[in-house]
Amino acid sequence: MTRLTRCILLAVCMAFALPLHSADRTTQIVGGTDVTDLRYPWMASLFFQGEGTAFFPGCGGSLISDRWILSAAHCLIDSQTGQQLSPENVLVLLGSVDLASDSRVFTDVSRVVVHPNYNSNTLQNDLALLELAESVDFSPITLSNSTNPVPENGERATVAGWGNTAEGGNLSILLQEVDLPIVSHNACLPFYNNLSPVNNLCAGRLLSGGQDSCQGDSGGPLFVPRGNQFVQAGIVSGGLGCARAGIPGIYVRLSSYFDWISSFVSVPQVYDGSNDAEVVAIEEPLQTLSANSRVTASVAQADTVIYLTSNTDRVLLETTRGDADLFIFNSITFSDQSLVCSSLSTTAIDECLLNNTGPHYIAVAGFEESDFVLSVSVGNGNVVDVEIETLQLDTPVNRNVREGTATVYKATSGNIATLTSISGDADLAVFSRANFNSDTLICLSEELDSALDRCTYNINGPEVYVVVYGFTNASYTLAIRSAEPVVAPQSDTGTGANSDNGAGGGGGGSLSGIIIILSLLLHSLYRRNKSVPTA
Ligand code: 4AZ
Repeated sequence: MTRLTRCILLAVCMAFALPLHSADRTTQIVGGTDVTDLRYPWMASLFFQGEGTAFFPGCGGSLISDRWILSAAHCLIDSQTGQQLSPENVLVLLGSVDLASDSRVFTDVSRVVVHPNYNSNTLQNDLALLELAESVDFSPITLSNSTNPVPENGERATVAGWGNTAEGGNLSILLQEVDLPIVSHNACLPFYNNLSPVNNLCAGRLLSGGQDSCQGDSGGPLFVPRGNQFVQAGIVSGGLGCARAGIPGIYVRLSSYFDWISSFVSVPQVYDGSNDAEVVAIEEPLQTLSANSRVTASVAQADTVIYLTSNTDRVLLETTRGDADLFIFNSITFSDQSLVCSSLSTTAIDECLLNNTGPHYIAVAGFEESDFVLSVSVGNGNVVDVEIETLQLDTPVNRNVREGTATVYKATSGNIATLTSISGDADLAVFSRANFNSDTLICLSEELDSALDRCTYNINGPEVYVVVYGFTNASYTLAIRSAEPVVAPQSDTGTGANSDNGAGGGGGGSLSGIIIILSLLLHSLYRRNKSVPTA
């Protein structure tokens, strides 16, 4: 497969790996949106008989064959008597998103099967099957078994229901849906004693809260897209309140119950594992990159790492091994609509310029297994921290600089800057102002063959800015002189390659202060086709 094909595929995969239905929503489950059409034809509402003859909506369910509904056990147990409800006390509404619609058609239930190991104290095995009195025409949802289980931790799943739209609030007349991250067992365990990693799964917004299933959604499906179908991953079971920040909801992990379900139902649609590779799994909390910061990480081939950043002007991805590509979305529902920039360069540098508005989701996609340095900046490469060391005439400094980073110095005298790379390869640039662009660039030196970079300049203003850029991790000596000196490469200055004297160098440790992102310089370097030196 050509690189281009792969990249396009990757982009398309990313675009369609998550729910495909972000259009036509009115914002209002908790924090969900209206479902106004029959896109979820298997979605069922269970109505229960009240005191008299009237029936009231109370739980959700899903159609899994032409004759069977899957729901939660606790929906089918009378909370006062602890007895299982009889089929006559339950009606199933299918084919309507509007509980109050005049055209509602209810189907009778002929049999209720509650999981024999349902435990109302621990909420374990909280599932039940309802056999319909007659077969129905709606398409059933696909189920997964333990061979091809869904979901993956961190992937977005959708939950739909007519439950309360706030904790302690009211049911919704119109079907609601919300996308929630699947939360790992360990992240969920602190909230729930009896959680089983095999039989439960958790979903919710760990950081923000605000979106969740709630009372009345129980029994309804949590589902994930696989190719052009949805696969049911869970059943709404319970949780501590609704949409509280940091507290996920609990679901029955359906793939563990396929055999039990199959002992009653001949399940017509079983997920075969296809399109699994398209899943974009995003563990929450997402790693957030603050302005003018960078992260060094790795990504596997065909895998994607996601970061969140806000109010960023520029995102720079430098691939130090392999080949990674950059995609930026303005919403976590990745789609063509939310893609604001992609950079699929085959060189080490991918870059996106943004407009400094709102949150952006940065996806680093591994075309090959790759190591990368991802930097986000505001201010288009301006100095962001003015604590800049001033170089004294004829007083060399010995420092380290990390690959892909830059260190800025100020010089108020002299007219020649010399940079000697003792180990690795550092490059030198001089700017007239602390605003790094082609107008302010006075000199750029990027010697490959010799360890010596030299810039001669005239100080026009009160100072110049001398920038040392780490083409690789490097140790260097930087000196400012005022006349043409004879400088031999200084291979033995006493500053070992690993010495990190901490005085402002970028030697693998703190980058505080004077490290900035000089993408302009980077670009210049790479435009000149400098080959990557081997270590
Ligand atoms: C309930 O009582 C319930 N926030 C359902 C879901 C959740 C909490 C409670 C999850 O049916």
